[in-house]
Amino acid sequence: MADLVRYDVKDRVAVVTIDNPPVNALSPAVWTAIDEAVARGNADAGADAIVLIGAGTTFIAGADIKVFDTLKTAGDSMTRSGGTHALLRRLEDSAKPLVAAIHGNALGGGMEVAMSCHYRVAAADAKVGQPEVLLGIVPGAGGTQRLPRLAGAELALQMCTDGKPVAAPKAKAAGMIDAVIDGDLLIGAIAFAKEKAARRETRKAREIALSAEQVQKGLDAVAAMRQSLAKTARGLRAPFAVADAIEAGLRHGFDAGSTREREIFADCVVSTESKALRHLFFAEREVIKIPDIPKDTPARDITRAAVVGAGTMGGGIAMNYANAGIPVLLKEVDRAALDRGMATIRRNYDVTMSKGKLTAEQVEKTMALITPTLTYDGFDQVDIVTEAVFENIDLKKATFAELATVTRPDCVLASNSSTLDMDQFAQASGRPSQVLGHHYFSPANVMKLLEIVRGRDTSKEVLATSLKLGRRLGKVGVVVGNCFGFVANRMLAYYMREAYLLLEEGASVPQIDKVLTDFGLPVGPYGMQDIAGIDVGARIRQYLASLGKARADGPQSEVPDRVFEMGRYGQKTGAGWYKYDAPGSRNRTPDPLIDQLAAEAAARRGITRRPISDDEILARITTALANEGARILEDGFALRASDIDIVYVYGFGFPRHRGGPMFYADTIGLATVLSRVNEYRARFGDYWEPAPLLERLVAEGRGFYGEAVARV
Ligand code: T1G
Repeated sequence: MADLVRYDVKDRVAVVTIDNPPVNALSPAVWTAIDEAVARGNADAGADAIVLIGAGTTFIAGADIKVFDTLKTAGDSMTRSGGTHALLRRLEDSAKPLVAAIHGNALGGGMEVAMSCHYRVAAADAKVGQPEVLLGIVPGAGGTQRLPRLAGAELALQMCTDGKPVAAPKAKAAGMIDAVIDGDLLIGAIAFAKEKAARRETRKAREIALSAEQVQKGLDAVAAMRQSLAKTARGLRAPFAVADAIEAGLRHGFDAGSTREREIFADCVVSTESKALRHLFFAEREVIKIPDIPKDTPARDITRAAVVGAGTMGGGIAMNYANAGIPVLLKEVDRAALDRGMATIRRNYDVTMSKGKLTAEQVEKTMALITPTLTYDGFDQVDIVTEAVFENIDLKKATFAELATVTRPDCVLASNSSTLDMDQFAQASGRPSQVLGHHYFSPANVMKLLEIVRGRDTSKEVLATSLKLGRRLGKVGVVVGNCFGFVANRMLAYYMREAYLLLEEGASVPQIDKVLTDFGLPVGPYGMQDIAGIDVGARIRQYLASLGKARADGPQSEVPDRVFEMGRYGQKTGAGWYKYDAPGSRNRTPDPLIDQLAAEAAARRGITRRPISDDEILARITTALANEGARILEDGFALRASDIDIVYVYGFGFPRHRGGPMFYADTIGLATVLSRVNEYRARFGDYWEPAPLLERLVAEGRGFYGEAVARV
């Protein structure tokens, strides 16, 4: 009964307090301590009932996710879950009324513990949920069996397949919670428990009988859920596994259903999908930890902002500020450009409103926070300016020099450049400590990634302020180094190089895109370019060419520039790598002209075109990403491999169930990745040079994350 769980008696009610900060996760020791404390309460003559409550800010946020890495085989998991299920039965068989008092979150195993209590009371702002599917698993402690009995199979299916928490009032209405407590939760819970004790009332969720009609309704819901998952959960296992477990309970009853749940959980927890999603769970929490920026580094609150440039990106950035309730000035050089920018913003909000996500009143309130302007008036009042002008180094340097004259000395000056050297902007501003990159991803008001580019002299306060601002804007901020293209676009250049060369060598645009969408990306390289605009990439190539550089080592395909020179910029011009019904339309068809351009380019490079397999396409593209990622790590432009995974998952929609390009490389095995690099070097040229870090890790039998997966 270590101090993970405390036992007290208040007014003849035993109070069992779980105290395992920060989120009272159920480590093996906590499970045991709860079991012992409830047994003690039942044996305690001085107690008529028992209340379970969490210390700190929350009830129990679930099983300790770290423990899952110790489960090497499905067998290990079956052994462990057998104990857990028996433990929860013991709670449920408590002779005295057992009440869970929920504040903060009761998630996963936390909700399963609560459902094994006889009654649940909650604070009004508490939430309950089964988010296990977000970790590639199913509820493994009876959740797929008790929740359908308490809340009905339909809601249980919804909660266990989307993983979203439900607020206490709704949970009460659905039968998951017995009372919402206003005022002090513990006092309310004790009073509730005493009432049940006085009436000698207990209730076991596992004994709630389901009528034949309820079972049939549940089975219909399972069938309907499978159909919708076929569209929404392509490539995933866990959401379907949830439906299997719930179905088993509906068809065969609680006990058989529980056994089936344990088997399904055991399979899922050792799957690559779950390992990838657990990796991302912790990776998302690691990105905010910057070694030389301690947690207590002062981070300023941003109360007023400004954006320079009302183009696609500038407008989206201004929307982020307004959506967070921060008044923002949006500056342009001329009326026409400003009106165009504001019209795009209005259109975006109208689309959101038409989807019922915002009311007309909310749209007006938010739009009112965006002040269009043609001057720098008011810029001396803002805490941050984000520059989003054309991707041209001289224009941006001039803008920074100007901004330094119209803003307060402590104003943060951020650039939305996607590739250019922050230190040059810093120098142009004359106050380098205030300058850094805030690189948003298109559409900026939608994509969650914010690359925070650290300049040579960027101050710790400005970085801490940026991380805090990122969270406030609902973004995932990742601190990266100041190299060309930073992390996202530097690796993207290698991704696109292979996509272009594969096209020249014989693959087709739709084939390449399909390989990546089958892999799990929302869109392939060519579809992505047609959305973002082929001209954006072309102008960066032109700028680099003017510096005698290229975006990626190796042969530069001529095809993208030829497409650009034809004025085919993608969806916005009605043609790009695909043909579209009309400018702005998303309906696309493959265009034989592209194959002709590829054949001509191949002929000019003396290449004999050949059929290319889907496997080769995927292997070359993911290998190029991993190899360049390794270079970025050893160059110190990313703090951790997991930061790179977060950049790709949130910046480009790299499939979460693959864990990101670095984690994926580990699942393939770095020895395999290295042997591919060497094979391509031999076949295509020295530009396929293995990153020294990759060679070193393979030599040491390691992966980017711990032990190597022994594959060659
Ligand atoms: N296990 C281990 N560590 C956890 C954890 C967990 N379940 N939840 C949070 N942490 C750590 C986290 O890594 C961070 O650490 C710190 O706590 C604060 O978290 C049997 C099988 C509860 C909504 O999926 O969603 O139960 O970085 O930064 O923003 O069927 O944490 O400080 O070192 O996220 O206030 C199911 C996971 C598990 C919920 C709080 N449960 N947690 O958010 O804090 S599987 C979950 C969350 C399971 C059963 C199955 C959130 C939160 P560090 P934080 P927050």
